[in-house]
Amino acid sequence: TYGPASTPTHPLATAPVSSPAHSVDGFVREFLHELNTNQGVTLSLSSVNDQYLALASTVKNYLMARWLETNRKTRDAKVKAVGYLSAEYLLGRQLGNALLATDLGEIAHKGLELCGLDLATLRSQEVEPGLGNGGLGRLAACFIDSLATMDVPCIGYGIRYEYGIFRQTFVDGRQVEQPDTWLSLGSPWEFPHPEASVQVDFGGHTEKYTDDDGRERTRWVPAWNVLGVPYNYMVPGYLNGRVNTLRLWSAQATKAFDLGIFNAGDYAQAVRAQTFAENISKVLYPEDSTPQGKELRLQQQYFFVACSLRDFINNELEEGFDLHNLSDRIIFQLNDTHPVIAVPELMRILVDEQGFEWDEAWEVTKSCFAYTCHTLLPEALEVWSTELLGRLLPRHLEIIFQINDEFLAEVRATYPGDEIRARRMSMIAEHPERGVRMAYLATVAGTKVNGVAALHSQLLRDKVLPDFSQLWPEKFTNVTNGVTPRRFVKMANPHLSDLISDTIGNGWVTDLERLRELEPYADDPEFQDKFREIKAWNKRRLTSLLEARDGIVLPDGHLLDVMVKRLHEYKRQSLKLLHIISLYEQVVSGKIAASDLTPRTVVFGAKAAPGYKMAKDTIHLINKVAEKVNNDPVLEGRLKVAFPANYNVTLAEKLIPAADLSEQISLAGMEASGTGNMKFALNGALTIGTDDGANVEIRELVGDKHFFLFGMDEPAVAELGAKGYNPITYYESQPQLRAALDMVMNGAFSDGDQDMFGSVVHNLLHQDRFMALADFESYVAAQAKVEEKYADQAAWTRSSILNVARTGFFSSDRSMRDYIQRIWHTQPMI
Ligand code: GFP
Repeated sequence: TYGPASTPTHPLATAPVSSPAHSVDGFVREFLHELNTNQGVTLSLSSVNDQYLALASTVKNYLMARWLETNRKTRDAKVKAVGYLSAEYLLGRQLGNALLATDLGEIAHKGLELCGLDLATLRSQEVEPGLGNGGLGRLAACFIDSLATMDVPCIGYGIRYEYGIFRQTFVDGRQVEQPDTWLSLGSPWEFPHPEASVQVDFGGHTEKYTDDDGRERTRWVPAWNVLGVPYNYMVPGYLNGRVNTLRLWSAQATKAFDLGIFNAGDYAQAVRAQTFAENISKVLYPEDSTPQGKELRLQQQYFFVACSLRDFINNELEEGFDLHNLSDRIIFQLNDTHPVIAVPELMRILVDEQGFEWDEAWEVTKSCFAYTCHTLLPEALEVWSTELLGRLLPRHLEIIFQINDEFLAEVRATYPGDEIRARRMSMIAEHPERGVRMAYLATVAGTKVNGVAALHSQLLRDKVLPDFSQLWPEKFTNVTNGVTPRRFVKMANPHLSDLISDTIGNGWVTDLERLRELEPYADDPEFQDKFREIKAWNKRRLTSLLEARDGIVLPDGHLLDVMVKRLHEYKRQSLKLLHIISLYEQVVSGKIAASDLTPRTVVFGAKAAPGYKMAKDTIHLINKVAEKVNNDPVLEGRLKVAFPANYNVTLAEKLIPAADLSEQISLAGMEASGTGNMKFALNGALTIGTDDGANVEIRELVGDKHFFLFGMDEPAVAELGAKGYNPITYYESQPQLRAALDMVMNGAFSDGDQDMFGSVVHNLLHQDRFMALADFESYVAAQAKVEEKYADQAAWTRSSILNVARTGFFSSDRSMRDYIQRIWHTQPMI
């Protein structure tokens, strides 16, 4: 419960907090004040970190009045909010975004200049919070940005990992993970509220009892608990004065340490409980190849949803709110299966704590959740062993069993005698061990289930959850992903943004479909020139960054060919690599002259999950190929491979605007959507891609002439799989492919060592689950078309402009509108 105990009478107590003047003078005054009072230094003695922190405080102060006002307005209006439950938020740096949202960029720049400081230097001091692995976490960050910009009440709930996604380094070409110490210099963007901590229970057992009304009830008698401490972050809307909240939970021991044991001299034992508790929010996705790792991951999931539900019910709703009407005030969006344990948790709260009848509680619960699936890979759909779940959350397992029993009764009633179907649809899997299929639980509980691109949603209905879509066709819907144009165009590509605004006005920033108005300029030579100059400027900016950051020098005038995303076999970095090796092989074997190659620099950016050996071996091979190709004088000026370590949002913001060619080459039917593909197209890169995920929609919108399509489509993939795929036949029948693979096998990239990359080659030749060899020929042919088009710079630029003009659909604002209309039924507050 918040607020004063009695009604305040002083006029200032209810007035909105004032914010500093929106002027250069006001800014300088505020900045120096922050430097003195917050950092305890004068300008002349301040470090860059002091200056950065003071600048962050100045911007925060400006946002603060709006944040408080947003909270007040939202509480008073008692409207329905979105509770976005996500184990990941890949936020990127905050300062630039806050300056943009407040329109303080120019003022800060001038004000700092008057202080003898440089805004860009201060901005680069910020360490981005890497609280996500890839697309899924970045999507969550784009969505909360859009909701704030659209004035829709939303609370993002997640985990404040002390260590985010590891910092990637390369040692002899191999990935070596370093801890991500993003908090070591302090994070000015968070507001801890230890006084609002929430207790979360674990373990123990359940017992039956009879309550005062003579009803048979169950209670959970937990064995241990931890505290969840909320840290609030501002989520500012773009120039609209709304500031929503992202609330991330940090785990703390309920008892710091045992003084008795400490006094007896066993210091390690005295703090054991504390270490154990704090482990829960220590690291993003801890390695889960061990049983302890799996257990910790489930602890994380329960921890953050338990905190979030408790927080919403106890703190966001007014006292005495009737929880029968909970869905009038909240819709919890389950971002993948990670937060699905929230379903039995809400049931537990309603039935065990609030005394609801089971059926009433189930009605409420079903109306408060919706589920987004982000994958098609069966192994990515989480299944928690009942042994582990029962040990960690015994009451939740009982509740899941009961939900499942009632659900299966419904299935049996709908399909009498079809026991095989009932078993197929059970939330409880029996093999390889007894486990709870979290995607099934989410599907049964959710008001809606959505995929993240049209093709993905179709495959979700037809292949992943076919029985469910047959039972409840109306439950399934699609919302194609989107990306925020504020961060990924306006901020990342300032000159292109200016050109667009000068040409069609600046309404596009919040109404991205207006980019269509650029179409007539695609043929305008003057506009084309400006567009090309901007691309060249973006390339120069990238070059200076990579030189300073990684010692990588990018040659001038190259086609910049970029593949950045998580390293995963289905995304097929190995296919891109085979193309490079093949070009190299053809030159060194004299089949073609180096001068026949279109000068090209290929940039990779990718992290491999620490326990994923094949992905790490692929990184190693990419680095070794890069070393060989880059040091061979024959290829000088024609082909270069760059692999800057530690790809993250900050690097993406420089890389994407500079790219000419966007590599979106997953096996069709595997990439749920992709969002990098959207960012590249919006910044004028042309896509070479398969008919997969949102590529399908990008191609439809930009037109076949402005997209390089290759490879099998999803039905062809399914057909080949059914027929029996045998990769070696491609090796045997395609000399170019064979020569490339032989080159690796013969040790050309491993100083003659024929074993070093044996596992990668063996996997491609004998397994190749994602059919890279089957698509190789078609990929190479599409690359030839790329080169042909690139030779005609006017035609290339025209296509590039049309990519920008026709991809406004991929704004996350549009995704949010779709969620609101099809799933959430919330209202903007305007
Ligand atoms: C996952 C999927 C992508 C999808 C995003 C967001 O991202 O296809 O675009 O979620 O829905 F695989 P990654 O973690 O793979 O990047």
